[in-house]
Amino acid sequence: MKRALITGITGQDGPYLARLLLSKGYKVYGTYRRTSSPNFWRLQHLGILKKITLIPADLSDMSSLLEAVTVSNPDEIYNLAAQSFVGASFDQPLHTTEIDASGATRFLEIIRHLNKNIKFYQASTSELFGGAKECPQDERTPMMPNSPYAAAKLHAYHMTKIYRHSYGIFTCNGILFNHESPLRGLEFVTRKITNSVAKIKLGLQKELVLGNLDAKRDWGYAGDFVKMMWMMMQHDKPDDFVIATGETYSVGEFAEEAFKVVGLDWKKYVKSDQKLHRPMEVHQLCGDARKARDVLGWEAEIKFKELVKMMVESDLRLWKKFTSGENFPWDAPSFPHGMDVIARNVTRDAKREAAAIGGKKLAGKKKKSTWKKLLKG
Ligand code: NAP
Ligand code: F7E
Repeated sequence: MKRALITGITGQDGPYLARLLLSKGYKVYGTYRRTSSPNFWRLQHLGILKKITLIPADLSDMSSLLEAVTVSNPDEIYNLAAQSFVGASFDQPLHTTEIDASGATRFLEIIRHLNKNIKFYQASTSELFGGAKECPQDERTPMMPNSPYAAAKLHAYHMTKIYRHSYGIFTCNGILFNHESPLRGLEFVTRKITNSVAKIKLGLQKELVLGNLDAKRDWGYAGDFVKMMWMMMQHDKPDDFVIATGETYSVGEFAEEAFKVVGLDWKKYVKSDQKLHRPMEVHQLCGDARKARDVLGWEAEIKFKELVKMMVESDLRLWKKFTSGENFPWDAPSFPHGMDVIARNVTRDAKREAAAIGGKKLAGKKKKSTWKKLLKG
């Protein structure tokens, strides 16, 4: 049985990827970070919370990452954890760098010292193209980051390539364009729109205030995009791939389409406020995913209109349930009974178990001593 470690399992992509890997027979481990209000609602929403093993770890904390890799003893690591909100990266540039740039390097170092056979997927992004003059963008388009987030992700992108070429480690960059879903965080523009459309339709909200309505994005469906993460890790050689739908729409067009789903005219409800504009904007992104199609046979199945409809209908369902007295999924109990969490005080046994299952990979004395040395350092 293959073993995978997914960082950022509580975010949008983590649960979709976990569900896919479970369906392929993987043993799935996911890292989550300790917070005062745990958020396992997406895993619960997809009905997979009890099928995965959770490990507490933070990308800023090397020892917790070492522990996560040692305990899970994975064949594949999918590094999805990040401070992923571009707007917040202008407010917290150092934190963003620490997590999004150095976080990836920490994993690459762990792999280099512990077990070079572990494959590594890095969640790279179309934001790397930022101010690119060319449109559409593909793997050869020059990268021009326009935010602290993109600059940090560019560092991780290069480190992922450097470890591939320097040490022969199987590392991949998935250069994913925007992908959305009903599980998208509420601060991202698509979900902000669909959530507001549902509330406005039900009379729970009056207007929707957005920032730059002219920015254009290539929006795909997260459920489609995670397939490509797995596919590139199964390819016979490590490589980097652009993943996109090849269509681009403005924020205004997204809002127009979303209001259309509920039979309303967006112009009556949407306002633009300069305060929500970013210090530096990425004006237009559109991906050319021909390489993914030709080499791996991947193509986006769900396109713009279907995606918008899916998200609006999902938010409508949630708010209708709410108005009739039902809970939101994120009101579900934080630590439900029966969750499989590997806590630090059971790590020694779990490590022994991991070594027994993975046998050849981590059980060797030499590897253990490397691990101890790293932990001391
Ligand atoms: P997301 O919903 O924001 O999820 C991010 C995950 O990272 C969450 O589980 C979060 O935990 C975790 N995380 C944040 N800081 C952490 C830290 N210091 N230590 C450990 N975990 C931490 O992002 P997503 O949309 O699923 O995206 C997944 C990855 O793809 C990210 O790296 C993102 O930058 C990248 N990406 C996303 C898109 C897109 O359109 N969605 C496109 C290209 C690339 P909490 O739940 O505790 O916050
Ligand atoms: O903004 C504009 C905003 O925050 C999209 C992340 O997953 O995809 C995502 O980054 C556009 C921008 O996503 C509002 O200025 C207008 O031009 O939804 P977003 P993003 O910045 O494209 C990439 C690929 C990632 O890698 C990231 O992790 O919409 N916009 N008005 C607004 N944006 C927000 N959030 N809120 C508004 O009110």
